[in-house]
Amino acid sequence: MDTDWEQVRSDFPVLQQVVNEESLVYLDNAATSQKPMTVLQSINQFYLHDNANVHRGIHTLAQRATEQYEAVRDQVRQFINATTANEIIFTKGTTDSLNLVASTYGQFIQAGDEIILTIMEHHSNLIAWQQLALQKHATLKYINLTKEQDLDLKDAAQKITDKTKIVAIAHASNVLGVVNPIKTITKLAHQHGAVVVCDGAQAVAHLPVDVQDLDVDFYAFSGHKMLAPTGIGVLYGKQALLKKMPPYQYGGEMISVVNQYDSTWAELPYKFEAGTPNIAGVIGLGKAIDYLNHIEMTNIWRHEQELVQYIFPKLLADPTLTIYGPPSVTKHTGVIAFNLHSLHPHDVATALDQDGVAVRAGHHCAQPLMNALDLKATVRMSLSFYNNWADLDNFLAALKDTKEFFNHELI
Ligand code: C6P
Repeated sequence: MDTDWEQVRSDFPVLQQVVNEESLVYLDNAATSQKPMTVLQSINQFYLHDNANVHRGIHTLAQRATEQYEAVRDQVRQFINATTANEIIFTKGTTDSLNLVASTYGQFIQAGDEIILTIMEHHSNLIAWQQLALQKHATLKYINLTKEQDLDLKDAAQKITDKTKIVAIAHASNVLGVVNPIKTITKLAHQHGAVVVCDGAQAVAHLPVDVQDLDVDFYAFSGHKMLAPTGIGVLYGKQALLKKMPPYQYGGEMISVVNQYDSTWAELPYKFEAGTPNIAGVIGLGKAIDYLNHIEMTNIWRHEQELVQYIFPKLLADPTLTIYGPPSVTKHTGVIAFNLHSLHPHDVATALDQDGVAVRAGHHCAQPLMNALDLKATVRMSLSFYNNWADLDNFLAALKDTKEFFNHELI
């Protein structure tokens, strides 16, 4: 497909602004993505014309709201190729989705069982399992990195055993920029009877995701990282597993019958959607999926890879920078974490911001990974398909300015 990427960029109003007297260069897409006009309009449209609660009313507005809400569930199903819309649970985001699985599927964990994580997990896919392991007297083990800072598959093969009940792994790292070999891990986990919980937060807006092909048991992601609003996310779960799991929260719409002293639960997916959901968020998510589908995910991945191929070798060749993650351009997503000489990452990010460049600095909610790399923090630039070559050149120029500003003999 021949995409007009400048036209695409013009669909994102927030990008058309000046920050600190420079054109905004938004390279903090791993933290959250910007939103195209169609998503913003859909939210307005909902509140201006259709606002009503879902699944409750029989009046026209309630029916319109319910139809739109349920249509998005099926859109999500298609987007990730789930078998049925019953496997799509709307949540607040990746964190909420992962906590849902840990709190409910986690009830099947017993003392002595093993839960396997990778050392690169975001806190969302780490603390929930750590706390479950503590409560259940289960054992937590981490798959380490290779010397190249990629996932160590030999270590994975040693650590995933018949004692393993859960393998929780990021599809793509929010620091190292690697895409993990989920199919390989899933095959290994299933050979040992374990389920795989995949954190798709950093993957779903960047590459095509097919949950049946990956054969993951659960897949979690956030709307706000894929052009939709904050406060909406998705948990995909295989139907057979979701059916046997207890509810996550109790309240309206997740019930079948409520008696004074006991209750029964609604069918999937409603068993996991207690209370009034984020209806406008779901509608925005639907428009975001329309937008991504229109460009096509394979095309998005290809374009982002072209941007990476332009910037990554330049950063790698700069002796003043330390780059984290595998030093191979073909192994990198648009997430590139680095440090500039011995400067504090917050200082670097502040200096870049003076040139209108938005990046993130810190531990990126991955403290165990930082410890494993013997680091406190890094700077991180992260791309989206709406970034252009000028953004990358402006980023390089801002990096040069930063070195001059700190006068560190870095140039
Ligand atoms: N990472 C980042 O700047 P929420 O906050 O629930 O939408 O997503 C949590 C999450 C889970 N897994 C991964 C791999 C993530 O990257 C994130 C969010 C952002 O890296 C904010 S900390």
